[in-house]
Amino acid sequence: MRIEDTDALIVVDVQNDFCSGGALAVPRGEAVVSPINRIMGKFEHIVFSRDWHPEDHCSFSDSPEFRDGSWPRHCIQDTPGAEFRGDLRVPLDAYFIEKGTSSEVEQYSAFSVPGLAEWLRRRGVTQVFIAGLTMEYCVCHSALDALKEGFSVWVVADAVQAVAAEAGKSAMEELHKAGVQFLRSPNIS
Ligand code: VGL
Ligand code: ZN
Repeated sequence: MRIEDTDALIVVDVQNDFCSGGALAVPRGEAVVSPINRIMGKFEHIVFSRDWHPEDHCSFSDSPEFRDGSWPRHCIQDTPGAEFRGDLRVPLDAYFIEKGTSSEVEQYSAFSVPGLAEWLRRRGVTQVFIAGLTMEYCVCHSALDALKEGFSVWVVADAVQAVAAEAGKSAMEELHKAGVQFLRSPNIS
């Protein structure tokens, strides 16, 4: 698949807390970094989202069950866990989104922050490629919202990881049914 200037890459939540050693470590979370770094140079338009919570975010639990509404404390604003994974390439002219910044609301989707869809449209983007963490939460919600906003949507299947493998697979099936397409990073040129 050849990337055009009407395509954008959306890199979702590649942060320390979602990688090995992090507060909400996803199995092999850091494995998304090399494919993302490899494909990044093809894209004219790149978006990075970060989960960016206050200390008292509503999703935090003292006895976390690692599901929606019951997470360990993670990605707290201005802490090392909330920083991008160190080996991720982060071009400074990208568009950056911080989500989950208010205590009372969960925001899994990068499109839940006002401005992203408009920024993409203003640049002539019609198709988005999504990669990052985590497959069944922020990647899934971002992909569904991207469809709702009228974009063609691809998920880079070797550049995503799930909190739970089975749930990750179900999310991929749900996305496929909704009209999201899948490809692998070596097929991006
Ligand atoms: C996410 C769980 C909690 C994600 C964010 O980035 O997918 N998952 N907060
Ligand atoms: Zn979160």
